[in-house]
Amino acid sequence: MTTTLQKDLASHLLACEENVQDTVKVTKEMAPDLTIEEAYLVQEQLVQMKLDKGLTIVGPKMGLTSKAKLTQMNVDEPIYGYVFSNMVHDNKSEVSMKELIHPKVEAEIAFELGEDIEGPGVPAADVMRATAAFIPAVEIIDSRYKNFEFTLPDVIADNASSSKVVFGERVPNQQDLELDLLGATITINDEVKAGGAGAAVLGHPANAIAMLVNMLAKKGEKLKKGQIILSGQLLKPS
Ligand code: 0L1
Ligand code: MG
Repeated sequence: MTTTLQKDLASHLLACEENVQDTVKVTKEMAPDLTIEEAYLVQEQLVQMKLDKGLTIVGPKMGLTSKAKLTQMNVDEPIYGYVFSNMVHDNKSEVSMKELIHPKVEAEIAFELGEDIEGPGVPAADVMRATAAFIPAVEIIDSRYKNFEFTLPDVIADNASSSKVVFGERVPNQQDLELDLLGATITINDEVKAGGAGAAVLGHPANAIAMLVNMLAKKGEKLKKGQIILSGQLLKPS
């Protein structure tokens, strides 16, 4: 795949995000043979374009980490993307629907790192040791693809549908915190729409962060002190 095509796909997806405009999946016509490896190269171009615009990375994020989500999307492996500074909204702030195509919300546990973590071979226990705090988070995903219809390479190229994040109150890391037993509910207009627990994220959210570190190691990247990392959805998106 040429660098020109990678950049064309990334520019197209970025324009859709900025113009709040949906598109058919890129594998439909623009890149029918896009592989997972190539899709991450497109994502890298997209990330670079955002950095060139002066945005900064809050942290990478894991997506498609729950069995429910994998089944819903009909795929079999988790993916990663990046959360940027302009995606973060204060707790209790309002987010305008005009800035979004067709948002869905996810309840997640975010990890604020107190030290760098570098793979490969990092176990979940190392992730827990390196974490300074946990932060409850609502991720608002907003695929650029019409009706959320995409293949795995499409969604990877589209930065794992990243759009907005609202962080709650930071909870300093206590080693006895049982994140797998921690519950969450999504309530929309006083109606409980979904519920779940940390165990839905690959058995324990730290497993997802460990998997992320080990995936990033393949391209020579590490997780850095101060980054805030979404570990994945606890339940089906609403
Ligand atoms: O953060 C996520 O789990 C989203 C991954 C992308 C899948 C989707 O758009 O539903
Ligand atoms: Mg998510």
